[in-house]
Amino acid sequence: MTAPDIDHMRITTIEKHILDEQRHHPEATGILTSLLYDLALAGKVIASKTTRAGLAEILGRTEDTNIQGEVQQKLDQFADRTIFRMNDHTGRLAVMASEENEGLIAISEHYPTGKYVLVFDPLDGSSNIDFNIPIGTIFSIYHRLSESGPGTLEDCLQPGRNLVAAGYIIYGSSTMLVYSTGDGVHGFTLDPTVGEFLLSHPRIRIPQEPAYFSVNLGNRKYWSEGVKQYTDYLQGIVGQQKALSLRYVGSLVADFHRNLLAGGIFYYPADTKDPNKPSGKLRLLYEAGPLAFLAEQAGGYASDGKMPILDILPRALHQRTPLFIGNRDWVEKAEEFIAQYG
Ligand code: FDP
Repeated sequence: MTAPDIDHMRITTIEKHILDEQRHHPEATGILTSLLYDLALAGKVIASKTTRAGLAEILGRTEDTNIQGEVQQKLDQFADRTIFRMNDHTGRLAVMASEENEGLIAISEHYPTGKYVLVFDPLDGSSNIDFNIPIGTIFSIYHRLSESGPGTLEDCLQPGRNLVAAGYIIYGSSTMLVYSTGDGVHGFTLDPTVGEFLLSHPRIRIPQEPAYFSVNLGNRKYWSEGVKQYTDYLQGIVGQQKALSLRYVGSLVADFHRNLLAGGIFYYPADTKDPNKPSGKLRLLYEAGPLAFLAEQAGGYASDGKMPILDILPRALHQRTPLFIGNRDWVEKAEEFIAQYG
C-alpha cells in the first residue's frame, strides 16, 4: 500500500464522523445526522460568499435594521436565507428562530414539520465583515416540546440544558465547524480543494491553564465594582497570580474559538452603557446558550455572573444576558467577585 493510500484512510469527513456518532445511538433515526449535515452544507455555502465578500458588490450595508437595532449587512441576510432555505422543506424541523428575525420562522404549510427546533445566529460578529476579521454562524438544536403541527414559541424558549446539539462555523483564515451532540466537542476544517470538512480537532478540551482573557476594556467605566475587581484579578493587579494576556477580537465566535483551543476567559458583562441593554449585549438563545453547551462539553463553564447560562429559562427570543465563559475555575472566580462586590 502506498503512503497516499494510508493517509486517505485516516481522513475522517464530517459526514463519516456524524454517522459514526449516530451508530452509538441505536435508537437514532438519522434525522439529527441529516440536520447537522445540512448545516455543514449551509456553512460551506456561506464560507464561499464570505471569502469573496471584499470582491463582490454584496459587501456593504442595506437600508434595513434588524430587531436588535443594528444595521444589517447584506452578508447577514444571505447567511440567514441560506440556512432557512436549506432547512425549511426537509421535514426535520418544527420551527426556526434567527437573530435576524423578530418572530418565529414558521415552516411553510406546504412542507411537513419534524421533531427538531433550529435556533441560529446566521453571521455573528458582522460589524467586522468590512475589516476581514473572522465571523461565524452559531446554531442550536432542541427537541420540540409541542406534540405536532407548527412549532411554537415555547419550543424555542428552552434552557440550554435541553440542547440536543450546538455548534458554530467560523469563517477565518480557514473555515472550521465545531459541534457537540453531548459527547465531547469536535472540530473540522474545510479543505477548499475537495470541499469537505475534515476532522482536525477531535475531542477538544479547554487547556487547564488559561492563556488569555477577552473583554471590551473600553467599557470598563460602565461595569459594576465586581467586574472591575475581577478584571484587576485577571491582570494580576489584585491577588498573587501572573497576569493573563488580553486578546479581544470583538467577534464572539473568534474570541471563543481561540480561548477554547488555547485556554482563556471571555466575558461581556452587564453594564450601564445603554439603559436599553442592562444585561450587556449578547443574546441568550443565539449566542450564550450554544457556546455554554460547547464550553461545558469541553470541560469549561459559562455563567451570567450568578448562575450557569445553561440553567437560564429564556423568556423572550431576543433576550440578552451577561456572559462569562471559558476555564471553569476562572469563570467561578468571576461569580465570586460579583457575589462579593456586586
Ligand atoms: P457584532 O456586534 O459585530 O455582531 O453579538 C454581536 C457581537 O458582534 C459579538 O460577536 C461580539 O463579541 C460583540 O458583539 C462585540 O461587541 P463590542 O463591539 O461592544 O465589544
